[in-house]
Amino acid sequence: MAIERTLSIIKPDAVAKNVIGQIYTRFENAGLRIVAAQMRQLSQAEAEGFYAVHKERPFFKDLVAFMTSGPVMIQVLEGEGAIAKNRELMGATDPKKAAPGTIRADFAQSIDANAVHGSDAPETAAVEIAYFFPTLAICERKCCGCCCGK
Ligand code: RTP
Ligand code: MG
Repeated sequence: MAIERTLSIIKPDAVAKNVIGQIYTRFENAGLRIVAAQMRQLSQAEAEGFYAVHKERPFFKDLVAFMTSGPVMIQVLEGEGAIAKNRELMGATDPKKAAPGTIRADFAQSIDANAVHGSDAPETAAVEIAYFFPTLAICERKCCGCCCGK
């Protein structure tokens, strides 16, 4: 399987719960490397731009309000099949429907405050990574050979 990069966001609810480290451990245990990261509070314009694909949806206003309600941790994850692997680790959008042991099942409270974001396809991953990270902010990391052999 190809080495991919995906955009991950630990949302304000999970940052407030102080579980960044626990979520990072899940990424690392699944063979994903963090190759760029930043913590900050999104502006309304940034959150609206990031979720522009949902701007006609009834939940858009609440989604933007939630995403700007506190600091988020934004990272680029790299590894074999990183996009699907991250979505699998995250679990279903609604934590009530998320499989046991997934991030959303363990840390999310509702479909609005659902702990994490992850890109859903190669095209969206490329756009979302570029939205938050200029190329120079992404590190070249060699794996020691334990997880992907790169
Ligand atoms: P995300 O983009 O945040 O990774 O989540 P996702 O792919 O699993 O879900 P998506 O359909 O892209 O929706 C983006 C976020 O909008 C909120 N949402 N609320 N009330 C609702 O019916 C509803 N549907 C979606 C969720 O917070 C979701 O993560
Ligand atoms: Mg989505």
